[in-house]
Amino acid sequence: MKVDRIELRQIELPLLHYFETSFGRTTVRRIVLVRVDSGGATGWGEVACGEAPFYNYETPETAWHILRDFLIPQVLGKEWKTASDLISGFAPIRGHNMAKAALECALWDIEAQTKGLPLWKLIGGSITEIPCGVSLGIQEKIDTLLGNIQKELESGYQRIKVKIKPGWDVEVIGKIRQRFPRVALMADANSAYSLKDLDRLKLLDQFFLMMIEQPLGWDDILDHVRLQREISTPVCLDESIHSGDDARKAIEAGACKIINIKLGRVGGYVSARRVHDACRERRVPVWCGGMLESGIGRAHNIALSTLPGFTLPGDVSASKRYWAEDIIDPEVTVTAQGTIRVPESPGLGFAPRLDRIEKLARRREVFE
Ligand code: OSB
Ligand code: MG
Repeated sequence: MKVDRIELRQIELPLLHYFETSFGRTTVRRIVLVRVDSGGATGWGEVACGEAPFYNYETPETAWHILRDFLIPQVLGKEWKTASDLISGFAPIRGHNMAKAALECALWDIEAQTKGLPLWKLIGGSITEIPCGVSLGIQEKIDTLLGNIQKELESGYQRIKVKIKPGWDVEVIGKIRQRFPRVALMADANSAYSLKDLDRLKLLDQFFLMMIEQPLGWDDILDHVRLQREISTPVCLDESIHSGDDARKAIEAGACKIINIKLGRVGGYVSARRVHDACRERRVPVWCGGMLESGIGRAHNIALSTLPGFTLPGDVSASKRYWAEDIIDPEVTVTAQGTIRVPESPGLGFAPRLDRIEKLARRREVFE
């Protein structure tokens, strides 16, 4: 694959409803898309970062800078045997995994098309119908959240995740459990707590959550070890895990019993597979997280979710939960059983809608 041309675009995509986590509220997504052209094939990737550096330190602006000034110059004009080869050249550039992942993902899309394979098969996937959960943001009122849960369960989703923070936690989870005693339920704190909140976090044990996601510091492992010793709810790490080595260390230290894998956070498919393999060797289940992706990132998440260690329902859900109109054709849909059937066509399996992407673009730069 000779990389002839790379194009960056930043689009603005309004969410149907605001999405609130412990670190803030999102109403419009500003998403950097990476388009790579190679010998007649076109591949796409999406930078998963938020608009502000609250989940991690990346923003659309830092991603644009790192792509333009460091990553694209390494890739453009060169002949690549496989997308797997990108990661070693990226390694000297510290961090900025979401920028790296977007470019690597686009090359994987091209490689799959070139080989006439669906991307999920190329990366070694085997699950053809992936189990789906939903992630529900913090609301003004508990009743609104209860209504949202009811609706998602009626749509067939297999697992409910709710965002929590101090003051929106024990009471909320208690009310959910009262109304939905048997639902597969979990909570995501996005680093809103510290060990000072141990007593409060212990109170969650009574609700038999599947897991609590990233309760402590966004870059912490050791305090999570302390916490996991004290609570029976399994800890799942999200923000703290960036590589296979991070996963190995966290599991061996006892910081978590489950790991959420995001392509962007770990820096692409090669790294995601390393995290997956590190977990699988240690019998730790993984699931695919989401970052409010447009259809392009969503389609990559579907491919990732087919790896055999993805045994728990993930956060990959239907396009229509987030967007009035997605930027891919077909949109991502979920069956009445709460599953996504993987596409059979070569590459990503969902075609980017060029006209719509162009209309939504607010910034654009071409590299040749
Ligand atoms: O921590 O999983 C998270 C959204 C934005 C930032 C962080 C997270 C999330 C989600 C949304 O939970 C999952 C989705 O894309 O549906
Ligand atoms: Mg999370």
